[in-house]
Amino acid sequence: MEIDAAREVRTTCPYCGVGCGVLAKVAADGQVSVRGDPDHPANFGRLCSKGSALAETIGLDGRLVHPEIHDRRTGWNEALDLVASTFSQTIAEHGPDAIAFYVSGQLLTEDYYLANKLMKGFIGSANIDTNSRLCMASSVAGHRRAFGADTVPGTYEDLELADLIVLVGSNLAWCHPVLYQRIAAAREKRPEMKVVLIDPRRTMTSDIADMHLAIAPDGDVALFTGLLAWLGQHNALDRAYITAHTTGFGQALFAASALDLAGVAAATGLSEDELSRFYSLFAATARTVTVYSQGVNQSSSGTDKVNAIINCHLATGRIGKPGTGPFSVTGQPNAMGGREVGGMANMLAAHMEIDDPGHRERVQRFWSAPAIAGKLGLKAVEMFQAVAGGRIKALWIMATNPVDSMPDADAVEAAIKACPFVVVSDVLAGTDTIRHAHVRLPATAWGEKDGTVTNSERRISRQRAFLAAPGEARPDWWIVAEVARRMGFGEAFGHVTPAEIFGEHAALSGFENDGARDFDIGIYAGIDGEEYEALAPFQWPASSRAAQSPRRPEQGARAVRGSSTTRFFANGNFYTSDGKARFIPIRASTDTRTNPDFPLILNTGRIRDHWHTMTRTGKSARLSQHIAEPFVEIHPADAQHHGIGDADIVRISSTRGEVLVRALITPRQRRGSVFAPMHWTDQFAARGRLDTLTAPLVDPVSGQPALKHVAVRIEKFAAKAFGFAVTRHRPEAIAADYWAVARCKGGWRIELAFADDAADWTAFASRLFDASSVEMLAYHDRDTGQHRIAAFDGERLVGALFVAPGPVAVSRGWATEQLEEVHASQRERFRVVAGRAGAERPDAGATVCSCFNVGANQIVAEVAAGCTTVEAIGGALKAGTNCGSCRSEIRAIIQANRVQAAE
Ligand SMILES: Nc1nc2c(c(=O)[nH]1)N[C@H]1C(S)=C(S)[C@@H](COP(=O)(O)OP(=O)(O)OC[C@H]3O[C@@H](n4cnc5c(=O)[nH]c(N)nc54)[C@H](O)[C@@H]3O)O[C@H]1N2
Ligand SMILES: Nc1nc2c(c(=O)[nH]1)N[C@H]1C(S)=C(S)[C@@H](COP(=O)(O)OP(=O)(O)OC[C@H]3O[C@@H](n4cnc5c(=O)[nH]c(N)nc54)[C@H](O)[C@@H]3O)O[C@H]1N2
Ligand code: SF4
Ligand SMILES: [Mo]
Repeated sequence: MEIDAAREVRTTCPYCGVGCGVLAKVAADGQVSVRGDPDHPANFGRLCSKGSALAETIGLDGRLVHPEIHDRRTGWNEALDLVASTFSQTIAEHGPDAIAFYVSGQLLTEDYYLANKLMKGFIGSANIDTNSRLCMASSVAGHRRAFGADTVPGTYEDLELADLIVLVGSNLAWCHPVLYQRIAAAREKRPEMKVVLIDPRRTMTSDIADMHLAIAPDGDVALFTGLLAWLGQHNALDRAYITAHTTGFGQALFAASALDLAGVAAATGLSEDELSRFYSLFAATARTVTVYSQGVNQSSSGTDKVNAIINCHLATGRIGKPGTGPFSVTGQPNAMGGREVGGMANMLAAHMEIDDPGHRERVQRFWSAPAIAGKLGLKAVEMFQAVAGGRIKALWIMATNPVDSMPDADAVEAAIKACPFVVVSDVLAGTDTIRHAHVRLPATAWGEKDGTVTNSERRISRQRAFLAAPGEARPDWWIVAEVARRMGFGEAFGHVTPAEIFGEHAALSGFENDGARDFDIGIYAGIDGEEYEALAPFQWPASSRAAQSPRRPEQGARAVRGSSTTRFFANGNFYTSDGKARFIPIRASTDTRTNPDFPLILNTGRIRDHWHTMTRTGKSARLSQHIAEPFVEIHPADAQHHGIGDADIVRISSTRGEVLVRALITPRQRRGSVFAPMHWTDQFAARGRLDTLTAPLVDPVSGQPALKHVAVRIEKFAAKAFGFAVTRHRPEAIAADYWAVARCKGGWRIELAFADDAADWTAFASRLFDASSVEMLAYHDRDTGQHRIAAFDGERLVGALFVAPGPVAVSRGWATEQLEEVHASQRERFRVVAGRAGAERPDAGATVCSCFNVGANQIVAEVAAGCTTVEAIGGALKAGTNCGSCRSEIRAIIQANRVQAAE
């Protein structure tokens, strides 16, 4: 492809479902820079820390650039022929259900559409599921139960127009930072706007919350059924809306009334006073949006949580009107697009139903397909169980890393290893999953590929290429089409551009759609290449049908390409057979998973600067400084009870497996629960794969695993020695019981712990640094167990290792900087071994602001010097003035240190 150096390319961020517009530019020297697109309606120019660091994550290191068969480089022809012939043969011998695709919300819509078309219409099975099963399935199921379709009613604007935002199981500050910033900015303009946070942990999102309800794990069903009952008792219902547009209210209210306020208090771990304050606020505020995410979806009661929330919005008629609505925010950049193409095992295409014969016939006819999947396929957890059981004989994994992200991950890994034929399409050569593939297919990455994604508010935006594809990497849609052609389905997979696929997808959405289906972008049917190239972000629906469909009164006149329509359901018109929304009767149930052997509840999730299995963010030094190793948050009382001190190494065990992580003791954690992030893999830590602990327990309706509620025990790992190292090169292997590596400027930083004291630390260090022929300086104090060893290649540090019997106290910021400094004299080189920051260079502390590399200690010093606002800190240090993702952490530091000063 032609790359125009001077041009800024308008594209979309490949991380979260906010779907921010990005302007990317390649300078004459090849340097890529990005900035927020001021014209994109999701972000209006803002980017968070991950978006701002995109340019640092597109390097070619570690990329898979040639197809491989059994570890051997090969050409596309041979690889594609092998995939197609093995699939065809497997179908011939064992039937279509012996094949499965496990795909991803990080595929573009065009990739996803073709993968789904191949499986459901041509292979003739519905065994295609996606990592969205771990992410959005409960929301999808809840929407379909209540609305008759998977419809997100509202828009981002509603968050700014609301007078009350209830955040349930969502750490918006870290996971949807630009939405968080939009809310924070709106709140500043309209201080009467209230925010309630419902999360067992006091996350950074609590910074904008007027009320934080530290709910007991999975207390949400009780909380929201309790709210419905309260609304009924306090005359806070919208009777007219209920009567005109819904059914089933009576049963729902009856079921909700099973618990009285004391019962709700017991089930939620909240006081009756907290409950009535929240309930009164909700009852009194017409403009209320309830935003929810994985604390709701990833639960054995996930779908019930979703419907318990939706019930409250239906009961108050707070849906579809400005500043109102239940709002499930999507995780991945194209979680929503995947739902549109029907890329899940229990959906068809274009929001049609797999169990509706009419829909099946229609899709088959539209595709001129030889077959159509006649029954639901296997959902992710069942799919890998079927792989383990030998029923799936050929598996194709695209753009996801299940060996790290599926529950019961060791069992998933074993299943993949035992599967007779595994194909993995990925951009990296060395993920924990791809290493088990028989065939590895190199996909083009963000910046190299073209297509569309849909964000949380149903807005479809283009991703555009601005880099040439490296080596032989090819777009995912191309790979799928080539396999399909070689399986004999050439006519239906003759697409040569993503525009053609998008045009077909749009045509299907409008095909025989008389308004009975919400997803309709028929106006873009058959879009040509030029228009696709210029496509501006737009929201669906964008129907080609003329005017006033009874189902879409809000939409008004015939849509025009590029125009935006917005909300669903203000006047009812749901996608059920009678056009009415369904109240779902829900009863709270108690579910005790802990027992004396596994007395604590493990809650899992995300951190600000890492993305999933770190395949991208792990490449950025900037993003790797905020939190550089796997950790577990423990309440001080639990830590004391289990004999764990701050910065100890902790073993977390469940019935499934165990991990080793650093202890972080904090009162922000709820007693009885611990929290650990999902990000660390075998590539970055000795034993950090968190999903080796989680169970394959799923929500009975959605099949989504309960990733936030696992019974575990914790114990101190009896380390005899701790270490910290910086190295110029990444070590090949690390002989330590605990290790975690993170990229830093100039090299790598490594945390270490050992069950035994090494006999010879200098020998260990020289293996770690891969530096036998350089100058080694060492300091050993055998009495105190302190060892410091540094290796120099002339004036440059090759590596430094600091060992102590307890957690190593050396400043990480100072130590990593040594990799980039010139150590001209012996004295300077010895100073590295002394392991102390020079007096003239105080330790900056843990990185808070990744954009300007500002540490916690610097902020504390400014607070001591009189800065008392985030703005003042910004003025003094620039921290928080670029992407703003760290502003809540800065505020927390100011608060903590002001309190100290006052005491
Ligand atoms: N930085 C960053 N951002 C991301 C991602 C990332 O990897 N990194 N991933 C993206 C993706 S795919 C997704 S799905 C989203 C996820 O976005 P979020 O859902 O916001 O993130 P999580 O950290 O998984 O979980 C949110 C919160 O749920 C809480 N929680 C746990 N159990 C319960 C419960 O029983 N009830 C309630 N009310 N809360 C509970 C947890 O304490 C946690 O703070 O983030 C997206 N954005
Ligand atoms: N314990 C626990 N587990 C969880 C969660 C949790 O909260 N707790 N959250 C779950 C959720 S919500 C999600 S979404 C999943 C995410 O889990 P995964 O989907 O496994 O995570 P990623 O690291 O995003 O994996 C994406 C893979 O695709 C590759 N890739 C990137 N771009 C492309 C491309 O264009 N084409 C191809 N072919 N490959 C590409 C990357 O290199 C990487 O290997 O994790 C789930 N697992
Ligand atoms: S909020 Fe951040 S990660 Fe999400 S789309 Fe925007 S820039 Fe990307
Ligand atoms: Mo997700």
